[in-house]
Order: sequence, then structure tokens, then C-alpha cells
Amino acid sequence: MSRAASDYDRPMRLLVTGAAGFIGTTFTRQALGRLPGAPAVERLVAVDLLTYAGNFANLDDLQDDVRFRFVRADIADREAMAGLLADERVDMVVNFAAESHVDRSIADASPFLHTNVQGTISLLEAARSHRPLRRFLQVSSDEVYGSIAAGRASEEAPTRPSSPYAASKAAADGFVQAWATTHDVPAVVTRCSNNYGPYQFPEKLIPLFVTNAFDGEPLPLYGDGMNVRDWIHVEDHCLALWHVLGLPARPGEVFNAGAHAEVPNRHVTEAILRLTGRPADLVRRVADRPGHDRRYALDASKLRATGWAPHRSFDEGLAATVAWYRANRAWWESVKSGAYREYYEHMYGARLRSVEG
Ligand code: NAD
Ligand code: TDX
Repeated sequence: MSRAASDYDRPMRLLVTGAAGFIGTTFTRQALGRLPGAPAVERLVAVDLLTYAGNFANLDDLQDDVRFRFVRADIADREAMAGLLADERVDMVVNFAAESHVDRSIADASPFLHTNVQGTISLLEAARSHRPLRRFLQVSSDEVYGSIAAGRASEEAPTRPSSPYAASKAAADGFVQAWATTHDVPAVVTRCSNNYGPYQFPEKLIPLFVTNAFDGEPLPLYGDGMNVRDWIHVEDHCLALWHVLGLPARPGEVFNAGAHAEVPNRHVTEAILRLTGRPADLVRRVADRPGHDRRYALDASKLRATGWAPHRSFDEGLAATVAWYRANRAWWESVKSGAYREYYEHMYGARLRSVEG
């Protein structure tokens, strides 16, 4: 498969949803030249509802770029989305907006249904009547494949979601493929493995453990700590997305994006302790996540065969990530204040007290 150079080289007019979240921030900062590697962008309309996970401060310094516009809106508001596509003459949609945390989906699945499923359908409907649209890119997850006992999941693997989060992402992927087949929306789906890097909300394993370690707080490791996740640096993931935007593709085609870096959680934790200079007794083995997938391993050889490859090893990327959180304490202290404290108590209070008591 070769890149459609002429199409890719035409400056893009993008609608990027979930732009104030973790991965959307990196993608947007690449688009506007604050990080290297993105092609020319003529316009970027960032849409975000600014839920607990969205942080406008991540994008604040982009406001003086004439190519950039921020709109606070719900992707499930179809009229608003259709209006933006038309008014801004958007030719590419990249849908990052989602409820993204597995533990929250176990506590309450309804926001996941609203944003991940209904929100995606609303965007697809807006895109359906919008011409000319060059590409609709749905940012999905390797979690849709479920736990992988051995080997790696290719794009041909069946979807077997375990958590409400994964079920909502698998459902959204199905709707994207249905709109591609039935309504000619030029849509593709990317499925990425676990991301880590700057600006990640400290509910996810790596930023939670890094920031807790800095403060000498316990690190709540689920179960036996031997669950395996396949890690990719967020900048490598976003470069994969730019690459996919330039690839010719079949309607609804799936592309896996991963770095083939499978690491047990216990080893991730040990590396964080080493990088932060903290002792092993900060780790607490707490009650496991219900339905916890044992192992993720993503086969990204199809995308690699088209010329994309990740730049960072996990060791190098993790060290850079710890350095970023060390240098940006004000960012995560502000994120970890207010409602976050209630979330933390709800999620970890009893679990931590039961292992300490
Ligand atoms: P995130 O939770 O950090 O950010 C999600 C963003 O979406 C937030 O800014 C939030 O305010 C916004 N949002 C939520 N509901 C919205 C709505 N109804 N309308 C508009 N905006 C809304 O998530 P993330 O980690 O950046 O993930 C981005 C995407 O990538 C998600 O679709 C996720 O499923 C997928 N993904 C994430 C990972 C990962 O490891 N983080 C891996 C693979 C795929
Ligand atoms: O406190 C914790 N203790 C712990 O042991 C947390 C938050 C997590 N874990 C474990 C659970 C997982 O095995 O660490 C691993 C990673 O957990 P998360 O950071 O919650 O990520 P995960 O559940 O693997 O899902 C992530 O990757 C795929 C993202 O949250 C999803 O958005 C993405 O689709």
C-alpha cells in the first residue's frame, strides 16, 4: 500500500473532537507545529465538552494561532456538529472524544453509552450529509479485542469486549463501519494500545503512579500485578494517526497502532519507583478490577508495512514522561484537586484501608 501523496499534501481543514483530553492535546499540538511531525494544516477546529478529563489549559497557548478555533460542545449535539462541518468547510474529522476510563465505566456505564456510542453516531450523521469529506477517523482501542492469551491481535481478530468501556468502543467501531458501508462516509478505524506521555489524566496507571510516587503516596496495584499492557508513547500514536489520514483505505478499514511493547504492570511499577527514587514499600496490592483483562498485545505489522514505525522504546518514553511530570507539578496538582479527591476516595479509599488495616 502506498501513500496518496497528492491528497495528503493538500492542507487539511480538521475537526478534532476531544482535543482538550490527553491524546487530543498531543495531536492538536502536533497539528499546529508545537510538536514535530504533522503535515500542513490550514484550519483546526477543536471540539471538547470539557468533562472532568478535558483541560483547556492544555491548548490555551494555541489561541493566538489564526488556524485554531476552540468550541465547547457535546459531540452528541448533531446539529452543532453539522453546523461546524459546514461553516468551517471541514474535510477531515478525527474523533478522539470519549469517556476513556475502564474503572469509571464499571461504576457507571451511561456516560460511555452517551458519548462513545451516541456521540459517534451523531458525528457520523453530521458527516453523512457533509460533502466533500475526505476522511472520518475513529480513534479506537485494542481493548475491543479483549484479553489475548497468546500471540498478538491483528485487525482480523474478533472483538470480545470485557468492560463496559470496551463494549462502547466496539459498538462505536461497528457504527463507523456501518456508516462507511451503508452511507458512504469515508471512514476508517484505528485501534491503539495503551498510551502514556504528557498531559495524561492521573486516573490511568502511569500518571497516577508517577504523581503518587512523587508525593510519597501509596501505589494501588490491582491483583497480582502481572496483567500485561502493550505501551506506546502518545506522540508515536498521534504520528500513526497522521500517517493513516494519508493512506488510501477501504470503507471502514481498521488499522492497529502499537509499539509491540508488552510489559506486566508490576514491571511498570518497579520502573516508576526507580525513576522517582521511591522505595518498594509504597506499592499496595489492592482488590482487583472486576473483569480485568489479563493481557493486551496488538499486532501492528499492517501499519508498519505502510511505512509507519514508533520512534521511542518504552524505557526511553517512560523516563521522558516521568521527567515531564516532574517539571509540570502545577499542571497535575491542579488536576488532582477538587472533584478528583472525591473520585480517588470512592475508587481507592476502602481498598487501600483494607490492605493497610
Ligand atoms: P481523555 O479521557 O484524556 O480525553 C477525552 C476528551 O474527550 C476529554 O477532553 C473530554 O472532555 C472530551 N469529551 C468527553 N465527552 C465528550 C463529549 N460528549 N463531547 C465532546 N467532548 C467530550 O481520553 P484519551 O486518553 O485522550 O483518549 C482519546 C481517545 O483515544 C478515546 O476515544 C479513547 O477511547 C482512545 N484511546 C485511548 C487510549 C489510551 O491509552 N488513553 C488507547 C487507545 C485508544
Ligand atoms: O490504580 C490502578 N492500578 C492498576 O493496577 C490503575 C488505574 C490501573 N491498574 C492496572 C489496570 C491495567 O491492567 O494498570 C493497567 C492499566 O490500567 P489503565 O491505565 O486504567 O488502562 P487500561 O484499563 O489498560 O485502559 C487504557 O488503555 C486502553 C485506557 O484507559 C483506555 O482508554 C484505552 O483504550
